[in-house]
Amino acid sequence: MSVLENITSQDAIALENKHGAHNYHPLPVVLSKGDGVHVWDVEGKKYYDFLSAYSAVNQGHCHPKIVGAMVAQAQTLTLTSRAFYNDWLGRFEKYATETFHFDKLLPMNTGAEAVETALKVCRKWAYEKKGIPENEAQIIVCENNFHGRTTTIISFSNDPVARKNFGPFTKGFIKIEYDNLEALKTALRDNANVAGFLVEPIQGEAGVHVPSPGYLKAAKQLCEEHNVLFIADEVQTGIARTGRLLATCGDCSCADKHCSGTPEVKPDILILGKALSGGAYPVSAVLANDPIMGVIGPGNHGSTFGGNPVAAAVGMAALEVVKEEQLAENADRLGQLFRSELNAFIPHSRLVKSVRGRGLLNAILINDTEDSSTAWDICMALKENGLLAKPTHGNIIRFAPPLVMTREQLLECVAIIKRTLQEME
Ligand code: IF1
Repeated sequence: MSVLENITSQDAIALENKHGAHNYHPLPVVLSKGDGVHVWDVEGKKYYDFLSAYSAVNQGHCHPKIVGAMVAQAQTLTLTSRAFYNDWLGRFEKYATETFHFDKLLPMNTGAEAVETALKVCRKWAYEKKGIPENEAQIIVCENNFHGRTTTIISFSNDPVARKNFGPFTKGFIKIEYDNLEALKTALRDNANVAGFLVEPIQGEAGVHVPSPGYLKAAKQLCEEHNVLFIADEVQTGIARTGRLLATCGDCSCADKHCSGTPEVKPDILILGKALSGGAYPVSAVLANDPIMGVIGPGNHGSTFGGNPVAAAVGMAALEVVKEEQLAENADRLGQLFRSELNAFIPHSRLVKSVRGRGLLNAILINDTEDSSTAWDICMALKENGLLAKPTHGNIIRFAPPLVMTREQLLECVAIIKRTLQEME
C-alpha cells in the first residue's frame, strides 16, 4: 500500500501499530480534518471534539487567523535560531508580557521544556539571589502532578507507569499532598533550602481536581513568607480554558475575566504551552519579572526552535483570538451551563457519580472502579454518537471542548452525552 493513497481508519491504525512505538493507547478513531469545534475521521464522519488535544485547541481547530499567521510566516522565514534576531520574537514577547503582566518571557516549544526551564530559572535564582548553598535547592511539588515526560519531570511524578525503569532520577524535589496547606506549611518549615513551589492550579491528569477555594492564594502567601517562588504550571489550565485568562485568577476576588495581574495569586514564574499556539504549532513560554528572569544570561539556556518567527507569529495571533473572541467569558458561561445541565441529570443516572471542573475543563466521575472498562466503553459509545472524549484514571472522563463553542452546540453535546449514558444504563 502506498502511503500517498487515501487511507481507511483500519489501515491507518494498522500502520501506526506496526511502525510506531506503542507509547499511547488512542481511541480507535483516525482524524483527517478539523474546523472549529468539529473534527472528521477519514471515512467522513463528523464529531464534536471534547478533548481539544488536551486543551491545546482552545481557539478551535484550524482557526483562520492563527493558520493565516502561520502560513504567511512559513512562506517568509521559518527559522533563524537565536544566533540572530528575527523580526517577530520581540513583538510576541511584548504582547505576551503585557497580556500576562510580567517583565520578561523565555520562549520554548513544548510544555515539558517550559517546565524544565522554570525549574532551572528557579534553582539559579535560589543560588544567586536567595543564597541557598550550591546543589542544595529543593523544589516542592504535589502528589499526582502532571508536568510532562522528561527525565527530571518524571523524577517527581508518582505515576508508576510514567517512572518505572526510567531511573536514576533527579534529586531536589519534595512531594506534598495537593490542596493541603498544612502539608505546604510543614514542608516550608522543615526544609531550609526550598527554592520554589511548583503547582497546577487545577490538576488535569489527576482527573480535573479543583483545589479548595482560597488554596492557591494561601499557598502563594506562604511562599512569599518563606521567600520561595510560586511556580504555576498553566500549560493546561491557562489561556481561557477555565473561564479566566489564567486559572490562578480564578482564586481571587477580582471580577475582571481578562485580568491576569492578580496580585493575590500572581505567580512568580508562569508556565504556558498548548493553547499559546491554539494547537497550530508547538509554542511554550516561561514568564517572570526581572529580579527572577535576570539570572539567565547568554549560554545558560536555549533551544534551536524556541522563539522562531513562525512560533512567535502564531503565538501572537493565538492570544489575539482569545481576547477578540472573548473566549474566557464564553468558557465561563458555557462551563456553568454544562455543569448545571449534568448536575440536573446525575440524580437520574446510575452510571455517573458527579461532575466537577471550572470553565470548560470538566470531568465526570463514573460509578465504577478504576480498573473497570466502563469509562472507556462510554467514550466508545460517545464516539458512535459523534462526540470524542477520553477517559483518565480509568473511571473519569474529561470534557474539554474548544472554547469557540456556541450555546446551541453545547446543549446539543449535552444531549448526546445524556442520550449515550441513558442507552448504557
Ligand atoms: C500527553 C495529562 C493533560 C500538562 C501540564 C505540562 C505538560 C502537560 C499541566 C507537558 C501536558 C498532557 C500531555 C498529554 C496528556 C496531557 C494531559 F492527561 F497527561 F495530564 F493535558 F491533561 N504541564 N499534558 O498537562 O506538556 O510537553 O506535552 O507539551 O499526550 O502526554 P507537553
